[in-house]
This record gives sequence, structure tokens and C-alpha cells, in this order.
Amino acid sequence: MLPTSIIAVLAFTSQAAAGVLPRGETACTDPVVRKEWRELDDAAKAEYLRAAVCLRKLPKEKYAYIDAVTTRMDDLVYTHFSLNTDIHFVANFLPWHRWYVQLHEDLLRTECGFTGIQPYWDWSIDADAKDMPNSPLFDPVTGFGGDGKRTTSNEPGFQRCVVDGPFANTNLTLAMGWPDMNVAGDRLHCFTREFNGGLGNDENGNIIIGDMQVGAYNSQVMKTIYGFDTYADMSSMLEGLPHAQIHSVIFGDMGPATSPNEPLFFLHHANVDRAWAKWQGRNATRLADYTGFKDTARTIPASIDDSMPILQLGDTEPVVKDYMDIQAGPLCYTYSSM
Ligand SMILES: [Cu+2]
Repeated sequence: MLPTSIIAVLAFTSQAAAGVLPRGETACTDPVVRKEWRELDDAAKAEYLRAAVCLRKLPKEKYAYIDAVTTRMDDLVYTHFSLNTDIHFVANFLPWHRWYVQLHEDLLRTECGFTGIQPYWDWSIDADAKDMPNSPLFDPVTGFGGDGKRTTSNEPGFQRCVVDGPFANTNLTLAMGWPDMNVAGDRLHCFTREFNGGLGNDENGNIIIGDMQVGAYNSQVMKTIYGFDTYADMSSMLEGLPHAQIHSVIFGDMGPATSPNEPLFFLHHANVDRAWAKWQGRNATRLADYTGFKDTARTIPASIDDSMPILQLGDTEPVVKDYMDIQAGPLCYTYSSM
């Protein structure tokens, strides 16, 4: 017969393995491992894609008074959109998005029966290969589908759509965002991307894709980011350069503040989170390093005791200090490569 303490440990680890670790209470002894998309086998990829589609088909639970919010995913999209300048280019950018990616993973699990772990997309692999447009993340069968294409539709919002993969226009109509940039647009549109190199259009009016600005998110850039000494410096370059460029070069629904419409958002932000975690190295000084400003005008200094706005997305506002360590408090995960 086992002593009760060992039984408790066994029960705890099997719960953690099943991904139902009670948050905030127990020590993180068996963190789940977030893997790079390419490390998943086809069944694991299919399971993630299934759950991501599922969340986009469930009805909303929040924002009863906002007509443009229709799906469960819209609850997340609307929150991110509405908080735009409260959560970008301010100190809480990293902990807020850490909380948000975890919340999304929890919803995949609790509302769509997801049995896997949130993957990440290490775009520096595609950047170093100088082959971003052909990243396996855009695979029409095992990935998220590719660039948007001209359709035969005359209907505004449906003339350029992602036409392959599980989120193709036949499967996903969105209510918020594109093509109304960063204003509350409620025009229905197909899910879309506009791969670009930030160079405008050629003489025939076609978007110049070029190398999709890989120099902004290759491993050389990441090395520079890992070399910064302070949270504020590291965070502003991580957000301003590779993070922002990935949004810009994919564009379409990935461009505006409604970018969680793009399912790759969560793999992108898991990778941004991985960069922060890697920089932290679970080093005591860096786990406590939280500097910068609460507002984009840079007038109010940020504090690790700040709570973070989430509108209706949860019952209590998360506090920054609970989201500093990926293996403490409400969080219990690691990354396959750190
Ligand atoms: Cu964001």
C-alpha cells in the first residue's frame, strides 16, 4: 500500500498530464511541453486544427450587446480589439498575451475537447531558410492554408480569401476587422491573408511578396533580442520588430487589432512568449524584471503588481506578477526548445 502523500503526487501528475491541473493552487512539477508546429505528427496537427475550427463555430458567451460578436472566438477577438492600446506598446504586452494564449488553450480544451498542447511557430526557421511563403505552417492539408487568392465574388469582403486549408472561405466567415483597419467594422468578410514584402505593388498591380522581410525575424534578430539586459528593452524590440513584422507580412486578418481572427495568431504569440521565457531563463532576477510604462504616452511607470484589463473575458483581472513565470501560479508549461 502506498503512503497517502505518494498517492496524492500520482493523482497530481496524471491530472497535469491530462491538462486539467488546477490553476493557482499546486506547484508545477510536471509542465506540459509546447512544441514547434513541425514537431507535431499529422494526428496532433489535425487535432489542433479541429479544435481551432470548433471554437470559431461555437456561439458567443460574452458581449450580449455587441452585434458583431457572434462566435466564441469573437469573444476573444473583440476583447483584444477593444483593448488595443492598453495591451500593445506598453509594459503588459508580454504578460497580457501570455495570459491570453493560455486562456485560448484552456477554451480549446474545455469547450472543444482539445486533447493536445498549444504549439508554437518558430518563424525564425522559415526566415533563416529565406522561404517564408512556403512555410509548412501554410500547408493546405496539414497546416493553416496559404495566402489569400482572388475569388470570383463581386461582394465586398469576399473578393480575396484564403481558399485552402481548414479555415478556407467556405468554412469561415468573420464579422469583425478586415477590411476596416482598427476601427469597429462589422462587415462580414471571408478569412483572408495578403502575403507581402512591405514594398507595395508592381506595375501590374500585384503585391510584391519578395522575401517577406525575413531580415526582421531571423535568428540573428532573435540573438540581438536575447542580448538585452532589461525587460523594457527586450520587450520593445521583440514587440516592435519580429512580432509586428509577422503581423504585417501575413496581413489580411493578421494585420488589424482583430488579428486573433487569424488562427496563426496563437502560434505566433506562443513563439513571442517563448522568446520572453527564453530570455528569462527562469532566472530569479529576470523573473522579477518588469519595467516600462502602463500607457503608450509613457507617463505612468508599470509595476509588477499591476492588474491587466480583460473586459468581460474573465471574472477577475489577472495580475502581472502571476504571469512572470511559466511554471508557477496559474501557469505550468515549458517549450520544447528554450
Ligand atoms: Cu495583441
